[in-house]
Amino acid sequence: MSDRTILITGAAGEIGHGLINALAGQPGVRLIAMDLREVPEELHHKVDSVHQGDICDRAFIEHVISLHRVNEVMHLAALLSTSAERAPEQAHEVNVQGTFNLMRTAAEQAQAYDEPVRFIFPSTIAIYGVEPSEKDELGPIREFQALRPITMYGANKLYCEAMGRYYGRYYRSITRGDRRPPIDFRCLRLPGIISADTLPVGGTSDYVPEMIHASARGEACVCFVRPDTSLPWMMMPECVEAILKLAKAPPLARCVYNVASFSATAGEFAEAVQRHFPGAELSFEPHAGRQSLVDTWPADVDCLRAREDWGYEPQWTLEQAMTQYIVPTVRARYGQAPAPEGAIT
Ligand code: AKB
Repeated sequence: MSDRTILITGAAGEIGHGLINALAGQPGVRLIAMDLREVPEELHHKVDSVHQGDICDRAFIEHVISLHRVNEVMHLAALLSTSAERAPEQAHEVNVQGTFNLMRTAAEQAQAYDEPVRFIFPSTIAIYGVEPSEKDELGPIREFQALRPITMYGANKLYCEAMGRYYGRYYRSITRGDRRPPIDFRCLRLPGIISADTLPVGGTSDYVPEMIHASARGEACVCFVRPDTSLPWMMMPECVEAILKLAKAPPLARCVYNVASFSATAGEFAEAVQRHFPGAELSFEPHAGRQSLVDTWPADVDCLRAREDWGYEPQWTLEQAMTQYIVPTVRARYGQAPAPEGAIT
């Protein structure tokens, strides 16, 4: 691919940090960071330009995209599932109208320069709505199964996937003639993501990162779901790598992909955390509302499409993720000495 001018929305968030750190300094890459919040100072020197503003403000989006002649968008800004249930109408504005503003403006830019804009969209396992009675029968869920989200967040993301498919395949299909669609839309359905560096805000899969960070700080943690709650997971470096790999893949026949490294229950995570942080104080007090959301999310996802189409490879199992990433990184983050030789790490 020739020079890339990449707009990253939600740049101050968890995945934004990871992407900026991974892309900064790559030859031929210009990074434009955008967030409603202030983008942390430590990221400023890694990007070419920083814009603080609201994706719901169309004039702001048009200004930024045309100013930099953006040819790739990594659209991370969103209200996650728990935040969205607390403010559903606002979530719709941000998650749907904000995404529409970006996609529409990117399409206009593509048409002006006759060059499609690549649009990378992290979607979510919350677009699925699996009945508890079907979970065993369905097994690892495939991209076209159980598309019955029960949350505003899941509904928003599923609609935006459809909008992306429209702009990427069918835009103005009856009047466009043989001109290419304006958007090259590529979407990953992310599982629960765990970062050893940052804590998520407003998600429902946050119970695992909360357990890990609290235990590393020597604080007690009350998990808000039942120990038998099972979800698919991946670590932040794997998530960043998958996004970058999808973004660089040659043209693809399909545009929506499941990705995840492993499935694990909250109880299995609690045991792993207790093994690595002896003395960790973990207990379970399920919150009925939040539990009811994760109960409809799949316990496992099928990633065959991503493997076949762009070579996605899950990296770590739960234990490998603990020893190779989580434990050393959180210990360093909270200023703890590495565990003595022979100890489980
Ligand atoms: C959330 O919990 O809302 C997110 C997600 C699974 O998309 N982490």
